[in-house]
Amino acid sequence: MSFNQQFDQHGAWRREFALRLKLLSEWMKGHDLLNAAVEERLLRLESQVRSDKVMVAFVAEFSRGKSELINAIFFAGYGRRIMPASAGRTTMCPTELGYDADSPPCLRLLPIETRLKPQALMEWRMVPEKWTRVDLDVNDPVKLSKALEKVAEVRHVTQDEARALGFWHDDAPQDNPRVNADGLVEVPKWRHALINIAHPLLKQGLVILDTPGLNAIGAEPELTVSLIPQAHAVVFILAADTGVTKSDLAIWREHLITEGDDNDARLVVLNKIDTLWDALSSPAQIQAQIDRQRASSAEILGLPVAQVIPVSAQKGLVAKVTGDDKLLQASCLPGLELALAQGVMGQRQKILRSAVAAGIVELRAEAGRVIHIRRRDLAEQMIELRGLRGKNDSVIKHMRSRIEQEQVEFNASGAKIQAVRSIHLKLLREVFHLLGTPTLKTELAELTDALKQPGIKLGVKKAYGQTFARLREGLQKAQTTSADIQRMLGGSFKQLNAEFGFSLQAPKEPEMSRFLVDLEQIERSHLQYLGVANILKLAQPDFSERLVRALATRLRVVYETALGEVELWNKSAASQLDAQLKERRKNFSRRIEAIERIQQAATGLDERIAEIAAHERALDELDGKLDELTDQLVHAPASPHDPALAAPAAAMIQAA
Ligand SMILES: Nc1nc2c(ncn2[C@@H]2O[C@H](COP(=O)(O)OP(=O)(O)OP(=O)(O)O)[C@@H](O)[C@H]2O)c(=O)[nH]1
Ligand SMILES: [Mg+2]
Repeated sequence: MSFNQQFDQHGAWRREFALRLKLLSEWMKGHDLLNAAVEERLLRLESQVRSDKVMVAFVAEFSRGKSELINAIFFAGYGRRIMPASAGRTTMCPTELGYDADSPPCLRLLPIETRLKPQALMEWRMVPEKWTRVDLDVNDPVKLSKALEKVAEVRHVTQDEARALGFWHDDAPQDNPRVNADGLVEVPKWRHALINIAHPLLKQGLVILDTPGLNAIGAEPELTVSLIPQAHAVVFILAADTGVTKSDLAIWREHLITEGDDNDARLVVLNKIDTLWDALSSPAQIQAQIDRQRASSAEILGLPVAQVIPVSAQKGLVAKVTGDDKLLQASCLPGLELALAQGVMGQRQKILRSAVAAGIVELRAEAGRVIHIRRRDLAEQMIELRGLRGKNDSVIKHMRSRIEQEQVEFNASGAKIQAVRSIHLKLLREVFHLLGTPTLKTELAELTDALKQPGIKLGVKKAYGQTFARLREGLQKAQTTSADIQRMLGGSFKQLNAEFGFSLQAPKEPEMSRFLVDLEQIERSHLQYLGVANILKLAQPDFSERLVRALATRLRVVYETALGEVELWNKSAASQLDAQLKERRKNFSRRIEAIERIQQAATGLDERIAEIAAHERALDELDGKLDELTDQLVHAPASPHDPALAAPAAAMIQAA
């Protein structure tokens, strides 16, 4: 299966999942099974599956064929070259291709001058008016590719300006751009480009990151510390004729190998194999050359040979555009697509599915509790009514007043339940504080100060180390505090259960270990970036401030996610209490009403007992149906039947 097919399949699974989830939520609503916690879970699952993005980044020295490969894999359907690809340096700014349904097809460009300001790239994304916008005509490939040429635009500036923009380093002259006759240097016109088009793959959540070659990469710290580490797959490209050059190796070291990371998400492409095709050599000789280049590249990069894939992007593109199947096979492009599909997409799908399955299990448990409460109430009523068999009027009257008495007592004990709530909330505040933005801000302000110390160069690792140690400590504290809260909640729930016959269950506290892993990865990417030459830049004014701002944008995401989990946990506990209270109140009135009817001889006792038995059976069915519907979500088929797959799922649920 090609990458495109696998991606389509993933998209179909997501659509089917979203549909089934919607139907489940309607069904639950219809059976009064929704409470705040269940609703929150449903919402999260829905947005998790809807907004799942898969980012594939293309990284390499200039002119290795990144843009050409993107054209060949993803955009051959336009019948021409869409991303500019030409000899020499072409792509001048990192370019992200994705789809956002909320805005029309467009190219947005962030001027390079924004580098003079301290805001991180992620922060500029929130200020659309600072970007130059070009509307795109996606139905006209010629115009489309013309518009996209903007990502190759350059400007000429003085050395001072270049220095301020981060393209000129007095201490690393070998990497500086050439100075022209007028004493000016060429720098990119744009800092970042965002392309929004409704391409089928992009619509399904694929995000492609094309990067400029050479030190333009290094000049944008966020590319190294945020964008590339967050990509789900990185494709690194070499040229078959040159193999791994010194500068290829520098880029590989700076951006692609991270110790401790799984390097499975790295694919190395040996591009331009067509340059080895030559009429004077036999096919076997050509193949032997390719094999040699492949083996030696794998060895230098420390990868298994299978992870280095020889292709010809250009011939692959030509073959797809002209429908030349023989050439397509010769280009070996299908092999690369396969590797991308299985490695990258397969992994990503697995991760999303298991995350979603865990969410469904929780959802099932929350809804199951509601059913459980009802079942218990029915059982109580049943015992009560059976006890009335053969009893006279006065016993029945007595029973009624006993229920009323119980009801009064129960209403009076509301304060006790409130007390549990308020202690719970008070303890939670501590966790919210640990994970809150102000705490993070304070930590990062300290890091900025530390990095600004003269002579920090040698102590960078230590400064980061200290900050991250404190952040980790905070997360661990949040974990132990949560565990304390969970225990406290467990104790109070137990008491309430004993006293009122509730079936409360203190939900398990959220697991912070995942966020500790995130912290580690973030720290690693920063240290790696600073470990490679860029450390000299700390001497530049504002550099450390900018770096820490970039760090902050990433950390904020981690902390917000952690906070969200704590909130969900809180909601789950609170909504259990609410649900119990609500059902209990209803239960009192149902019991009184039943007795009333029996007193007035409006209903016979046996009849009422039979009614309750019927309710119990209906509840069993409800429980069974819930099992079935949630199971279907966990085991939703991986392969789409056809676009009308909505129909069978809908029919199944409506039949219920
Ligand atoms: N012969 C041959 N040429 C190729 C192949 N792939 C790309 N090229 C050519 O190599 C040149 C550079 O390709 P690009 O796609 O612009 O390279 P890039 O890596 O995006 O370079 P920058 O944008 O400058 O970083 C272009 O002229 C391509 O047509 C290939 O497989 N075979
Ligand atoms: Mg390019």
